Amino acid sequence: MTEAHFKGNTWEETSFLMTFPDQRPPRHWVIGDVHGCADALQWLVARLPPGDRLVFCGDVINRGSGIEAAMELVWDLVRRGRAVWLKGNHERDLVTRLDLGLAPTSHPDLNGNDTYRQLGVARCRLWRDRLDQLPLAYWGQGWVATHAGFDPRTWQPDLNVRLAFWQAYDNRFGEVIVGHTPGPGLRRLGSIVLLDTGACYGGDLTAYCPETQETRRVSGLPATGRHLPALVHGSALSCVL
Ligand SMILES: [Mn+2]
Repeated sequence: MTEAHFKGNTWEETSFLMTFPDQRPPRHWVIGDVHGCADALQWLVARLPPGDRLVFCGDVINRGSGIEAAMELVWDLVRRGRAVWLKGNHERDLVTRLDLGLAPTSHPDLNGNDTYRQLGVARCRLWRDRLDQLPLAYWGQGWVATHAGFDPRTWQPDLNVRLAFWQAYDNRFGEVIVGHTPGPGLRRLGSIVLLDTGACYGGDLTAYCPETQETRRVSGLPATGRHLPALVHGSALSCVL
């Protein structure tokens, strides 16, 4: 009886769970538009459980002052198997411009210009294939993350759509978590979650866990300067559970 007892899988599993009561399957944290806010991204990742998976909702590049650092940080998480980086319209447009061989000075519009300016064309080109191959959506259990939404005519991911998707979405994919449209906080439109809280405009960088509906966020901009005084003073960090 003793031998059978020790060989039983059930006993072993029960014993394991009793020894480590905190064991649970990894959860996901979908992270809104980083837009070059590398410092905020570092702080946000530090606040998330180390075993959980991260899904970046696109638009990691452009706008902020730490574009290359943000790209390196996210790519490192991708390489280590912890994160998925979804394609945003900014990543798509940068690849398009690189392929067309357009000089940054010939394109005064902001979209793509910041990354050109900070990295230079040669370093931008090193990222070309990585950015081109980024996936358009991440499918979870009962939820999906994508940059902007789905084209209501085809229900394929669309990297620029807004109102047309918000109005037409019929819950066919469950909860849809998107970035792309900045706002003062996380917003819900039916089963659509709008996650971009404008980190690069002085708002927050937000992470949302679809399994628990928990939210964590940090200020997008350091309180002073480029260094990170927030950890010392705690003033620039906020956490919403
Ligand atoms: Mn966008």
